Amino acid sequence: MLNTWRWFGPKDKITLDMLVQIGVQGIVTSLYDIPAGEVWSVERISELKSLIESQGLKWSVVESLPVSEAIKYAGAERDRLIDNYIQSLENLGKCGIRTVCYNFMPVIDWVRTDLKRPMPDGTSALYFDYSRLAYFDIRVLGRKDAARDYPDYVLAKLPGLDRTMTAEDIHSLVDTIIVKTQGFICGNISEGDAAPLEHFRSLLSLYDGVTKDDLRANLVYFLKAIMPVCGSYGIDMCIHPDDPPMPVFGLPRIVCNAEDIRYILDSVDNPHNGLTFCAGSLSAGAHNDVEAMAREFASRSRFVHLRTCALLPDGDFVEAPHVDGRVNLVELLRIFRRQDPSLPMRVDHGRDMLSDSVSGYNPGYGFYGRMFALAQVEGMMCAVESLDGDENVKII
Ligand code: DNO
Repeated sequence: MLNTWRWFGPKDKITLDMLVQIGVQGIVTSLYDIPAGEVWSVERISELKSLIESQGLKWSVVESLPVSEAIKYAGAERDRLIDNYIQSLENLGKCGIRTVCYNFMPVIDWVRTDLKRPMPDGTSALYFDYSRLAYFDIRVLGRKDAARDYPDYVLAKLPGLDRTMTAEDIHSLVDTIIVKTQGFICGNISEGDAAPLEHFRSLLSLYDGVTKDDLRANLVYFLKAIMPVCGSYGIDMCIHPDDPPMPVFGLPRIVCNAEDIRYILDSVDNPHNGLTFCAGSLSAGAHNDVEAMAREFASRSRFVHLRTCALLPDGDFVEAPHVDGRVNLVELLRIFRRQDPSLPMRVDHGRDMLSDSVSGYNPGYGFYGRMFALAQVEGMMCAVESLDGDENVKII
């Protein structure tokens, strides 16, 4: 598989020549400074592409070309925004970029409650603590009827948190959930936003009354509108699963399980309507059999994110080392390599290790942790390549 790396553009502290040294072949990136809804011009795309190519690398995947909220909730300006999206795709197509990852998560992309949860070996990991999420939603955000969305065992932990959470803890929880995880990926709220909670509440209100069926219909509307330009330029759109794969903050989410993915791929049954197979996001849901999903959806997967979570009691999860979570990444590599040995793959959300924690990298996107994970995955890939032809060898 094509070994790629998510790079955050010329301002990334991890430079392209560092990536060349560690054997990266393809770059996954975006025009991070262009707000969602604005057109990506040929000039801006070519400029970044040339920079990447000047280091002997290739711009393999756009992650993401963000979809504006009004397209997701079907606001009055949706058709104009879809036209802009089509124009950006056309410009990408003219520049020869053919794989575009995007998501359709309303308001908030990935959700974590801890960015640096200490691990026994001295590294740190991204962590999702369900009761702290409920605390944020019910006590801090004060969303109406939020308590109805959580099971009793989570609600039972709130009085304990009421006693222990300090003002500083609350500030850091807000910052983690809606600011630090969102800004650097072109999310709705960025560092320096004066009133993030108020902003978040007003974004949530855009989805009042929007159901799962509505969101599905809005995605299908969007996909049908963009398929012609994808067909003309050979662009594969690949939707990213919801992370974690469950509704949050009363918002519908529509890429959570096999049935959701089947629905999306079948509703617009076009090879350019594909999937980003993010094993990590899918693995955060106990309901997902990730290896079975890989087998089922390999033929429509256009990009693979390799990572895996470990599920913990009471709905918590932690991002596991790449060799040690609930998903067998060796088996996934085998499935995807058989499907298409040139499929782009990137590791994701490495642990912070060595100097990662003091280097100011984006959360989940440190250097040493990802380099380590990439080396592990490359080792798996070599084993799969050399043994896969031999049907007597069972790789586990
Ligand atoms: C987080 C990422 C997501 C992903 C987008 C794709 O680390 O996996 O932000 O890039 O959802 O659109």
